Amino acid sequence: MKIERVELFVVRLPMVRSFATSSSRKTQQEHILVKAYAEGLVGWGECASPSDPYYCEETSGTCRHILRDFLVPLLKDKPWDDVAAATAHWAKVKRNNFAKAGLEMACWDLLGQARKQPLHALLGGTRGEILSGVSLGVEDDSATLFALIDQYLGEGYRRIKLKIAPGKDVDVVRVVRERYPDTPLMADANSAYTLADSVLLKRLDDFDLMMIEQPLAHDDIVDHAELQVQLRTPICLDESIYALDDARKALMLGSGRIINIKVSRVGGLLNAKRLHDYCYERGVPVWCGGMHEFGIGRAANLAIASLPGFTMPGDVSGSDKYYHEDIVTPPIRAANGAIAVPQGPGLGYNVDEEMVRRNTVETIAA
Ligand code: OSB
Ligand code: MG
Repeated sequence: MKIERVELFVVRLPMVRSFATSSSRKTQQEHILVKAYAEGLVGWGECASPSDPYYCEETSGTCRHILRDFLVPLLKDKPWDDVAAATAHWAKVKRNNFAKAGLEMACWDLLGQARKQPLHALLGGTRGEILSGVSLGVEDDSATLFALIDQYLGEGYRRIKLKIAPGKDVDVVRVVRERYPDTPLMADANSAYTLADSVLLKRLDDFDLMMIEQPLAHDDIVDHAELQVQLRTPICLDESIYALDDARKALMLGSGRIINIKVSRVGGLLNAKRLHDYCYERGVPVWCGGMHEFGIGRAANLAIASLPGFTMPGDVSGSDKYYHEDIVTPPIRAANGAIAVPQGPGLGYNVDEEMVRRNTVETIAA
């Protein structure tokens, strides 16, 4: 396989509901779609980076730069037979994982089409549907939060993740737990605390949470190990895990007991699979995180989450939780807290190019 040409579409979609974390508030998402042409086929990928550097250091602006000026030139016109060989062409590019994940996804889509196989089959998926939860942003008042939880539990979602932030933590979790005594519940701090907050974080042990996600710094695994010793609740790492080696070291140190695998944060599906395999062999539970993906990135999430180690419901919800209209057909929907894994070749959805163009703010030939 050889990619001859790539087009990048900077696409903005307004969100159904604004989403706040401990570090940002979003009313729309701006993602870069990668359209790769190879040997008569067209493959699609998505860079689901935030538009600001508040979750990680990458933004849609850095993805645009790294894709256009480095990754695409390194890959274009070079031969590859599998995705490991494709990614080897850009191996010298350090980090920039969201940018890499977008181009890598297009390679998987091309490969699936060439081999007439769905992505989940190429990856070794074993589930026909994935377990689906929802991630809820920080809200101003508990009535709003309760209404959202009622809605999503009513739709059948299997677990609720609450974003917490300093001043919106123990009390928020307490009122939710009181109102929903039996609901699988977890909290995500997006690295808003330090070890100096361990007394406060220990109070979360009272609420039977499945886990606390990334309480401490985005680049830390040492303080997390110290905190995990003090907590009964398992720590799940998100921001701290960029590569398989981060997970190896974190598990060795005891920095957490669960890993959130995000395709984009780890630089693509191949690394996501490697992380999954490593954890699966060691009995470490993983679940699939999200970055408010449009349909292309969401399709990739469905494929990876079909692997056997994804035993916990993740953040991959139906696209109607995020967007009024998505860029793929048929629309991705959850039913009874599960989403069917698509069976068509490659990503398994049709990209609605009319819809893409209508929401594109910039097109770049690379
Ligand atoms: O920390 O998991 C996170 C969204 C944007 C950035 C970071 C995170 C999130 C979510 C929502 O929690 C995930 C989703 O529903 O796609
Ligand atoms: Mg998180």
